[in-house]
Amino acid sequence: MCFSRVIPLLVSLTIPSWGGIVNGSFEDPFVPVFGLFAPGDPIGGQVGTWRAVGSGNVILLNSAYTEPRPPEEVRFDAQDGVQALDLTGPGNQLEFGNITGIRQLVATVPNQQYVLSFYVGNQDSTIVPRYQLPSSIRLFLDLTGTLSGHQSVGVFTNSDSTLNNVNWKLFTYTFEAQANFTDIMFSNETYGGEEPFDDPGDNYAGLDNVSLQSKQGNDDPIPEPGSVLLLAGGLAAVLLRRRIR
Ligand SMILES: [Ca+2]
Ligand SMILES: [Ca+2]
Repeated sequence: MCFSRVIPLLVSLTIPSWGGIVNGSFEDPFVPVFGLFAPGDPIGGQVGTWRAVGSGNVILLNSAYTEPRPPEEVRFDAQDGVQALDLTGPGNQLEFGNITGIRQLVATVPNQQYVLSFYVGNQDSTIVPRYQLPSSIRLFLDLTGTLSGHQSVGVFTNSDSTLNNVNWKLFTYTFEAQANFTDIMFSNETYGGEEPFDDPGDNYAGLDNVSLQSKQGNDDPIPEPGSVLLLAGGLAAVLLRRRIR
């Protein structure tokens, strides 16, 4: 998104429904238009929820956020519910050398196979130039649960178009858990451009409706890694920077 003005976050008391991933649809906290999250910030109020990682802010967008260009407007409708994350942050933070991402530590059963599914959003505006390239998100997993074994497992790109709105594309990734916890991390890989006027890059990489299910179709018990999470936020930020650069 292009705006740099910050609107204070409103913290909702709504408890999101649980399905393996906490706050997988990014509906918590409720933001009337948008909210910024700095590295280390929790996204939502529940134990075990996402934390922002990296060196720049990510943005939570409500579908109420639009960029009017009368008589048209660019819309940012969520894939699920009314909110979705924009991993590029304000502008595209890669343009400024900032890695932006989120992570969550989830409870897993060793030797069990899991399917991680998520939607990557590509804004394809014809009226705002900085949305006209594909959107890419990198997925990291730490299967060891030690918070030191993050591996990039792939970059997921959505090049499909929905005119002046977000096109949402479903991706899945299957893995076998090795430990009682698996750390899941997403980061922005959307081209940010280098010379703002000649090489605009793209300012949006949507992420919504993240879920994790065992191959047996069961959700695992709710994770309670409260004390581990505090440590993990900082470590993950460092790891993310190392792996990408
Ligand atoms: Ca959502
Ligand atoms: Ca785009």
